[in-house]
Amino acid sequence: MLVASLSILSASAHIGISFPRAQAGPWTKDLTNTVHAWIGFKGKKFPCGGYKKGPVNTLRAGEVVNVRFWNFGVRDYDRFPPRSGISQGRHGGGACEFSLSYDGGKTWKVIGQYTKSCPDIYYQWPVLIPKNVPPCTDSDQCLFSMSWVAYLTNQFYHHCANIVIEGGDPKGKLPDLDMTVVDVTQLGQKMNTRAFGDRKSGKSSGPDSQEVALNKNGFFAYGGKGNSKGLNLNLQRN
Ligand SMILES: [Cu+2]
Repeated sequence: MLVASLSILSASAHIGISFPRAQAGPWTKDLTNTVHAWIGFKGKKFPCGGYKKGPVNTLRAGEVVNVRFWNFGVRDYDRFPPRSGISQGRHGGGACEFSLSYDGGKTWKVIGQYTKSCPDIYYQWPVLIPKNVPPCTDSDQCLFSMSWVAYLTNQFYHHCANIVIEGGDPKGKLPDLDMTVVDVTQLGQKMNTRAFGDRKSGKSSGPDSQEVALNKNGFFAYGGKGNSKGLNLNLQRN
C-alpha cells in the first residue's frame, strides 16, 4: 500500500538511478518519495539528497558499470529494458556525470560523462571504473553518483550509491576532473544554469556511440585524455 500510494503521488517526473542500487529507492528500506527530485526540492540537500546509507554495491576497478536510470513509473526495477510507454521527466535531456567520492561526499571526481541525450530509462549508460583508482573499502565513505544538469529546467540532480571498489592500484589516483555542481542554492549558487540537451521529452536516441567509446576506454581515468577538462557539457546561463 505504501509503495503504491507513493508512486501515485510522485507520478513519473524527474529521474534517479536504479543501478548501481542507490540510496532511498524502492529497493531500500528507506524509500523516499522525492528520491527522483532535484537538489533543493523541499529542502533536499547536497550531496546525494541527505539520505541514509543504501545497499552496498561491490564494484571492481577496470569494470564497466552499465548505469540504469529509473523513475516511479518503472515498477519492476530488476527488468531491463522497462515496459514501454513509461513517461519520463527528461526535461529535454542535458548533461550527466558519473563520479566517485572516497570521503563520504565531500569531494567528487568524474569517471564518466554523457551530453545532450542523457538521461533515459530505456538505455544503459556504460561507465568504466578506472583500472588505476585506489581500492575503496569503507562503504560509508565510498560513493558512486549520478549528477544531471537538465535542459528545460534550471535543476541539478544528484543520486548516490554506497559502494566498495575492489582491485585497483594501492598507489593509484582518482581522476583529475571535478564534478560539475550548478543550481544548488544551499551552496550559494543561483538556479540559472542548464545544459544544452536533445530537447526531446520522450525517448531519446540513447548514448552517443563516440561518447560510449570514451566512457569505456579510460578517457576519464587519471592519466587519460580527459584530464581536468573532460567533455564540453554545453552549460548555458539563463
Ligand atoms: Cu524533474
